[in-house]
Amino acid sequence: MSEEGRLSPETIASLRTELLERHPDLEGERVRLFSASGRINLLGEHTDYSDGFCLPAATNRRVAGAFASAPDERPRIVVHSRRFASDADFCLEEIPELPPGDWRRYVASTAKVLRVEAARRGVPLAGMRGVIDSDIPVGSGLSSSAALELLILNAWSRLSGVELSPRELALLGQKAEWEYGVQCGILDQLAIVNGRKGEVSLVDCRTLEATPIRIALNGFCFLIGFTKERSLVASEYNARREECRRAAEVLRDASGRKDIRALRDADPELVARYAAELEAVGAREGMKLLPRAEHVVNENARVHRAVDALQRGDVAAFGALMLETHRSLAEKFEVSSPELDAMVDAVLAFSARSGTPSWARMMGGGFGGPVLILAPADAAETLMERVGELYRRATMSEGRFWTVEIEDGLQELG
Ligand code: GAF
Repeated sequence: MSEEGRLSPETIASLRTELLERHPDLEGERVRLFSASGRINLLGEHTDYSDGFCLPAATNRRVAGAFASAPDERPRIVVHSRRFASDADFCLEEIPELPPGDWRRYVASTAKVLRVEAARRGVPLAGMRGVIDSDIPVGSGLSSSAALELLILNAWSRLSGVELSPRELALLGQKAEWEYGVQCGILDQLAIVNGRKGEVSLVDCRTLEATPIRIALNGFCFLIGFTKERSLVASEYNARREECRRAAEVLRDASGRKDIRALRDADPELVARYAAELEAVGAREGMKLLPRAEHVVNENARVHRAVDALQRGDVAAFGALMLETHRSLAEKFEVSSPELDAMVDAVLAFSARSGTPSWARMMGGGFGGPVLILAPADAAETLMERVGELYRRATMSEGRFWTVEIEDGLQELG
């Protein structure tokens, strides 16, 4: 198991020391430690922006920071990232425009949305100093960007006395991501703010309600098989979002059902009934509306079947749903990649050869990044080794693996 680069309690405590070394004028007792987790999603992929359902959890991979307010005349934010060995440093009145790909753009986007929210409430934002570190692999699809945005939002709002509910935090986190340039759904942010140790959340992305589900894994555990770094290919992601929006519109017009606001309101029968209309409009407008709609309506139904299976402790039934989801994301939604498919195939080959029940699916936005693997905890080490070999042979590249534990998504550590 790869434990390299993990945030130990000592590393987290040293953030406080470093903050005071960098800013000797700060008073030690004002320093507070916060963290925000990377997330996994058990099932319900590419459903959030169609008002659908998903099943996320927060993990023990996280971004942590030591923060203190500073009595600036003109509020200034200075956050040092150990990982990138650089500072986000700007005045609240003059938030800079930074290029995509620069981690400081996330801090700037977050500052913009919090500035608007604080002004709306008539609460002045304090200046803030921080030092952060992370063990969420960048580009891994565990949503390191959402975690960074929520860490800054949570710390800064608390230090300034802006009271935000978990739901408000999630919505501001999503706005920050939009400000950054990705029209993401709300999955990642709700996963983090609702994340509780040992629980997954059944999230309704229309009402934003999250129902905690205690899952019985009966000796199984989740692992991540990491293929290669991806950037959420913003143009492809935004195109899928548009196809889903358009598919819902076509279903509403064709069926005359005014209540269809998003694909959430459709079901497999309705999509099958209006398949010809979806195909025709799609062909005319250069989009693939039928397979996209099929994925979303089936995936929403799978989430509810997954909750049943997990509550019954039927790991094999849940594993079979993971495989269905992978096929649907690869064939109907077309967001997989040769590496993601190779990793899933390697897990299945390992399972067949060794007789170890294991399942896998791509997770997150797609086009690279992580595969979620479910396997017996006592076979995890062997799986990582053997699947690693099979993956190397298939792709001529190295996969990376780690086990994940389900933890609280937002924490104040001291
Ligand atoms: C990315 C997005 F940020 C989420 O909102 C979600 O759409 C996910 O892809 C796919 O389920 O992580």
